[in-house]
Amino acid sequence: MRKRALISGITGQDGSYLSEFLLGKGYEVHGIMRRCSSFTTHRIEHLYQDSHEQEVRFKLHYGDLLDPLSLRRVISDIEPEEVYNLGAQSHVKTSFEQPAYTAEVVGIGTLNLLEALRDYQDHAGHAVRFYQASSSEMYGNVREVPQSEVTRFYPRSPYACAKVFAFWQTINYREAYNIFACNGVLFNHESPRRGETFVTRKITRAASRIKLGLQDKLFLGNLDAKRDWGFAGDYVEAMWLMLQQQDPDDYVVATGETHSVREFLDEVFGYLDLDWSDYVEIDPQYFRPTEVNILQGDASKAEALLGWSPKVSFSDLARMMVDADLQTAEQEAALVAAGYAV
Ligand code: NAP
Ligand code: G4F
Repeated sequence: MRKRALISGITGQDGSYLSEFLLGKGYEVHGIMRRCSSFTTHRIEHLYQDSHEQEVRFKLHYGDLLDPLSLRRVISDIEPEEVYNLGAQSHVKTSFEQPAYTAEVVGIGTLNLLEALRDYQDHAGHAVRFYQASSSEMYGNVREVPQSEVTRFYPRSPYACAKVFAFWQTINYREAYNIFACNGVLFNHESPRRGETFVTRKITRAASRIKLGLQDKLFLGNLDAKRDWGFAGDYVEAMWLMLQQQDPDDYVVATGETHSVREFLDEVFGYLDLDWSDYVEIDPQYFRPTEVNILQGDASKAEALLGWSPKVSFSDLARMMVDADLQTAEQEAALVAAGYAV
């Protein structure tokens, strides 16, 4: 019998890589997606098209973390052995503009899912393993460098505060109801599928378009912020490994390196033989009321207990993202040459 996994946030960056990873392991993969007036499935479209056999192992269900009935229905229909909670309003800057909504989705949404799983385990007698997408943003105004599982949290945004709530709910459901629930405290991870408004993808997309003459300026905020950037494809393996252990636990997942936004600009524009200072302008609208100045993770626990380590370097990650965005920019340039507006 195939293992069944349920993923919230399946249409997002991590949902797409995790789906691929689990399908590769032979799982039946189910995803919760929100109804939207336009398509949101571009990151997982290929999973339908790969093969007929894969198609029947990959299914989407309408639902929402803010709709507990939909969560209960999907869980009882599918009877998953593993549940990965990746759904979130995940943009930190946006969380300052929509704090209550962010807290609802990230905090109460996680609680709704945990409650549904408690009933599923207690009343239907199913053992289930739960992964919570916790975040290095919880370290915020960092108490030490690097940050590990024992570093105290100091969240600096509505998003980070909501993630702290979800982190502790996950631990409480583990201790109170004996649910196999794990927190992966993941540091920033990027890819060609990263949302276009996060800083790395914003930079690789704009630099590629600048290279091909499709735009001439890039507006950014704080260039001094430092992040521990890894590759999303590497990080989904750590999520899965956490749920394969004897006992549930919490793990930091990171590269151990930190780089500033400025260094990311150097890497990307340098790869394209451009000088970013000719194109980048600072726009105050991209500054946050409170900033997280530096994140640098210590993933030695994940390395020792899960046997996990990152494979893609900072430089290779930036180049991988540029290569993908250059391809898209080339298609856009061809449309422009043919007289279409892009
Ligand atoms: P992402 O690309 O922004 O994807 C977020 C996903 O959540 C999307 O599928 C989105 O659906 C879904 N979603 C939003 N609101 C929802 C709701 N009310 N109910 C159900 N689903 C909802 O994020 P990501 O980068 O893949 O990150 C995955 C998770 O890891 C998130 O929880 C994020 O906070 C956390 N995290 C990310 C990083 C990182 O660096 N990427 C680091 C640490 C933690 P739509 O497509 O409909 O919008
Ligand atoms: O790319 P960012 O928006 O990512 P941020 O805030 O670190 O959050 C991401 O990583 C978290 C893990 O630590 C996740 F939990 C979260 O869901 C998300 O995936 O910003 C990175 C840095 C910030 O310091 C920001 O101020 O880049 C700086 N920045 C400078 N200019 C910018 C910009 N960020 C964005 N989004 N856009 C800019 O124009």
